[in-house]
Amino acid sequence: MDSRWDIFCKVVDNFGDAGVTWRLARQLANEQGLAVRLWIDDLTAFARLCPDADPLARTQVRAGVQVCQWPEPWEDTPTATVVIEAFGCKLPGPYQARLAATATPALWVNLDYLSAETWVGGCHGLPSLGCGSVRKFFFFPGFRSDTGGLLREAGLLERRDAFQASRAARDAFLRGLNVSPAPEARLLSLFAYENDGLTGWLEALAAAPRLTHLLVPEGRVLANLETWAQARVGAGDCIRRGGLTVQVVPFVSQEAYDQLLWACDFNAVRGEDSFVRAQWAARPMLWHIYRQDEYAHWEKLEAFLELYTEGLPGAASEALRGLWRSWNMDGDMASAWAAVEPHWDELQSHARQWCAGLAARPDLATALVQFCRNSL
Ligand code: TRH
Repeated sequence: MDSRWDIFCKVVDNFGDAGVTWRLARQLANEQGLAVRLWIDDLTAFARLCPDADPLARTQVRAGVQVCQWPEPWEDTPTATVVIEAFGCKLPGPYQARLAATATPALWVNLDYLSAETWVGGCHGLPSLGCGSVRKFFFFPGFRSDTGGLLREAGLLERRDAFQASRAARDAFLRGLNVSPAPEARLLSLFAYENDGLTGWLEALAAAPRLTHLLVPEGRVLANLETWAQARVGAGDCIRRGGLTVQVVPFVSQEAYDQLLWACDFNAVRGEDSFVRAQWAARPMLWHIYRQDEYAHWEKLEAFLELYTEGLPGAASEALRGLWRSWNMDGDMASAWAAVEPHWDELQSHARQWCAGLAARPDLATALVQFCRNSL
């Protein structure tokens, strides 16, 4: 198979669009030996994830990937053999026309959103009609064996295991962020959109019998943190109430964010990429799903909970479902968190089992390359 791949990414909001495509691009280049160009329309978002990137460069090579500013209007360039359109971002018209005109067969793959819903398996790998001579397919990430799987770099879980087994590695990482929790405190992280439920959750944590140290990377949820703290907050600030310490930390690189998740005992995460990384951290988590019109996100949330809580004893499962529903539906986070507390150990071991089950499946980049080889 010709090894030239183009990935197209439009940043709709926040960091997930850039986060997913940047992670995929690196894997295709470094693990699959492919020549990858990543076209992104917003390099500022990209540079937050990859701090050594130049947000103003038209093109730059980072981690073996040629990262290009998606020019507007489009500038003519040779097409690739495999073209990935991430999250329906729409390829530039002239690029599509050139793709249709090439003599060598090319594949156009629509990399879709992640969902645990059962319909996904029926749509994964389906061809899309009406694209002229170019063959176009839908490729769905997912948790079930009839989907394209999840992004997982080679050696990721071994690196996680080594990190989690070493108190020194964890402490050194945290020191780098100026974080030194009390030895008996549990460590939590919080990455979310604005969420009014935060106040109730923080109050429950402050009143809990165990000490808690909560790390909050800079981002949109700081608005709610400020309401609770009744003060402006920024990276480096610490707020203490009862048994709770909340510490704002800088937004870090993708690699460092993985370590942050590995270091914590519980992670509240966001969109698509951090949600998956929290699962690879093998620690219990809380997902702040992207809200969609007509509550379409609700079915997505329930589908994941259904799958995730399989095998989790009834009371723990109910408590976890209650917490996720409250976080995503403006419920009472204080009582939802209180209901989860007695199941802490069960939830810890369940997260490890869940992660091991997912890890037994092929990773998305490997599955995608195999799919394209079979289709070309
Ligand atoms: O950015 P997100 O909130 O979600 C996005 C958007 O909703 C987008 O429109 C949607 O299409 C996309 O999801 C799939 O959350 P997500 O997906 O978790 O992406 C965040 C990225 O930021 C992820 O790659 C992890 C990274 N990150 C860091 O690198 N450092 C950090 O400190 C933090 C908090 C996150």
